[in-house]
Amino acid sequence: MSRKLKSSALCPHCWHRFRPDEVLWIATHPDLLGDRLLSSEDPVRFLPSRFTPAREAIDPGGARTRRLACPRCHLEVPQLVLERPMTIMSIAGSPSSGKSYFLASAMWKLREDLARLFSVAFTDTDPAMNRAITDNEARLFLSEDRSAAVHIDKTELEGAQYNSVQFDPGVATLLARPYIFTLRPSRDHVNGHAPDRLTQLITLYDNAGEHFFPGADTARAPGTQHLAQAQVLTFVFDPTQDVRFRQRLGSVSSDPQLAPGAKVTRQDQLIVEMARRVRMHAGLSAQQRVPKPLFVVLSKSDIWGSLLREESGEAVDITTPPYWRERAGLGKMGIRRVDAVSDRVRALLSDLAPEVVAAAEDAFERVIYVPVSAIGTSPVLDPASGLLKVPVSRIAPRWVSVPFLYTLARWSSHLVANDRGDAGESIGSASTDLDAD
Ligand SMILES: Nc1nc2c(ncn2[C@@H]2O[C@H](COP(=O)(O)OP(=O)(O)O)[C@@H](O)[C@H]2O)c(=O)[nH]1
Ligand SMILES: [Mg+2]
Ligand SMILES: [Zn+2]
Repeated sequence: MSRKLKSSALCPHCWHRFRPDEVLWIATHPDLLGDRLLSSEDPVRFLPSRFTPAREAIDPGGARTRRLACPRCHLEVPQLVLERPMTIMSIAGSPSSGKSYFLASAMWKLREDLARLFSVAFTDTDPAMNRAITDNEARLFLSEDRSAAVHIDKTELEGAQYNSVQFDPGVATLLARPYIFTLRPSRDHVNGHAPDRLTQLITLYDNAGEHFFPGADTARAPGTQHLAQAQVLTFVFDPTQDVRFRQRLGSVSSDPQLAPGAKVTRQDQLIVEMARRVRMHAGLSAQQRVPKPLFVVLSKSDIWGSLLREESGEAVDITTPPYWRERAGLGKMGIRRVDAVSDRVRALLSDLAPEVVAAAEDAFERVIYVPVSAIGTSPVLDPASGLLKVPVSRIAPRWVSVPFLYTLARWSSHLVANDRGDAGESIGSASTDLDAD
């Protein structure tokens, strides 16, 4: 069966838009090493003139290949990127706000809950590309030793999270690594008769927080340009880095991150900076609101969640998932409950850190506040290494998958239903790829 290609595709590495017939192929013949934009160990990229009947390309050494690369940056692009719509979600936040833990925990929960409750398979589009996240997932959730304590390494500013490309000879440009996931209805999904038509991709970027300090986005390290390409933005706000939250939390939690002397950050300035970059890269004026949704994800809710109150004064339930299996093959996302909780989080933030609400709502057309906890428990200081480690037996994520399921239920296809009864609106974005096919 021949597969339908999109009229154009977006490179998830450098955001160049290209036609599928422009795509380069990656040689496999062992003599063809040393690509001109990449390293001496990387196989040559080439435009093929010969194919096998099975649609493999034949490289200049006569070997067959299926691997594809972007015509501009030469980095590998999964075949599905040429075929299916792709939603980009960018994640920003200060250093140590909990981005890497959140991403690992969210991807793990999405694999579990999309399969179990929504009859949707959530898989790595290219397992090798996603290894940094899957390794972190394995640390948190697949540890055989239940008495172990684990931790996730700090995201390096330059290094494993970035690919280096020499657009000009001798000048290395660092591009943030994309993590690409495939969503596909399983056979028992209510729309499972058309799995190819409903298959779509989600691309995520995890950045070192330092990239979000004003001035850090230089031309040679365009670490955060994906912000402009993203349909959905996420800012991770860490209450334990805010002075006013810390004053309220001293008597509530004994988490080591609340110990005196910990670093505090002006997180509202990071939101302002994020909005400035989105506007700049997208060509919007400084007065224009960014026409995309922003999730303000408040991390580490295990520490501060008890500060959240309903108007009646009761505690807010931020533990039970706001989604469920309605019947066989149909899961539902409780948009209404998430919106109600968002209102309560907004009220707390307006009380303790009003400038964060002001910065977010001044810059973005629609802001949704989501309380999450990647691990559901406090890490413990390991005296031997000086690191904060998490006892694996106590790991219990809360609401980590919510921003992703909300996005799918609210703005995406017929994969994830919601409790408002609408089929999904389009995201008001200039660069949307959702309808590109
Ligand atoms: N109490 C608590 N601590 C967390 C949680 N998630 C992450 N942390 C801690 O926050 C610190 C920074 O997390 P990390 O994901 O590396 O931050 P990043 O720099 O934004 O990627 C780590 O020491 C974690 O132990 C959580 O859900 N609850
Ligand atoms: Mg990190
Ligand atoms: Zn590219």
